[in-house]
Amino acid sequence: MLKRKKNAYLQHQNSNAMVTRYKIKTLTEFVIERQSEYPHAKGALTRLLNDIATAAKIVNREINAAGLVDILGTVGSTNIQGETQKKLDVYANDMFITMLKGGGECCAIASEENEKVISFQNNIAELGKYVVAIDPLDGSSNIESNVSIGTIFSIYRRKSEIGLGTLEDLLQPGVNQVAAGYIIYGSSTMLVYTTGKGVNGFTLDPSVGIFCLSHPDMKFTETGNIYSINEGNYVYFPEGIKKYIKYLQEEDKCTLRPYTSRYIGSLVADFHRNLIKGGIFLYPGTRKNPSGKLRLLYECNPIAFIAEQAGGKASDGFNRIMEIQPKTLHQRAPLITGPRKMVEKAEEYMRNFSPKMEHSPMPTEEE
Ligand code: AHM
Ligand code: MG
Repeated sequence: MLKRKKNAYLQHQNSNAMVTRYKIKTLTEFVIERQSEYPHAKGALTRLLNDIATAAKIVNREINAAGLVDILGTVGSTNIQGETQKKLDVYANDMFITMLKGGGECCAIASEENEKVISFQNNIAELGKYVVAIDPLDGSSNIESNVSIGTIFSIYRRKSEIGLGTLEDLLQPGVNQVAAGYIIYGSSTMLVYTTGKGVNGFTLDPSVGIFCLSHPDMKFTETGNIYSINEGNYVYFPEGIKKYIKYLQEEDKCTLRPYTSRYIGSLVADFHRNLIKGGIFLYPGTRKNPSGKLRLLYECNPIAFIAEQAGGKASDGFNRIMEIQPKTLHQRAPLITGPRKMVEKAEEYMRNFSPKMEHSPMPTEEE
């Protein structure tokens, strides 16, 4: 009898040994653990990141329901760039503002959807140490076609001491970013962020509403074989970009060219794919829009911070994106980002074929 019991026990032990146990790490656990790497941290940034993650989950819920409820379509108002706002843009903007205002760690934000800085007027928020630049729903023209869209955010320590956050608090170069990240609302929803110590990605488990670490220490490959650019603008591109595109399309066994072209037209989705698979994203200045289309504060800088932390590069064709001193909230900048070697090659073409663009942008169409 005793022997039978002993055998059963050993059998049980053996079967247990064969089961590999995985510990799921949640975003909250991860951020708290990482806080200890900053000796003077008191948890404010941790709380701020959690507020952003919570807002993202709520926005994600609405996006998923977009086809079901009457939430698609335009609200009728236009944002300061003169673009028609979608209902979900407005919803996402309101949600992030509400969470950041209520959280008390952020004293002001700059949003793509608001012309001016929004300074939070309440006793707690005015003591907040941080400011946030955010594009609440980037690529929203893709909503109707069920294509991935995203949220992009950038966090800075405020310059002013206390009181209402100011424009100067937000007009900081990207090198001052304390943290940056994006949320991609795709076939699954992911939050990818950096605080300057690598890049980590978390996938939302929709059944329990928790972001779980799924892509630890994300890195760009040294070089890649994908390029992403809106080639419909080809005729307006500077010579350097035109020649670089032709280089990418040439046949060359050593560098495995020609490369593959992939363009969704949704920055977060294009960048995310390239980060995972190895590719360069370009939105250069054009004859129509000499500074390109993307906004420095809440599109280029956060993406640049992530790119650099993942071992890649982000450039305006000549200069490091994160060193550009912003002059206005919604200013645009050309963006070339991806694996270091690919970006350097594009820069080489810009220097060789469009050197004047470094200091004087291309003449616009009207000139
Ligand atoms: P948006 O902020 O109005 O959504 O525009 C930004 C988007 C980016 O996500 C994307 O990279 C780019 O616009 C695509 O522009 P285009 O359609 O000119 O290629
Ligand atoms: Mg945008």
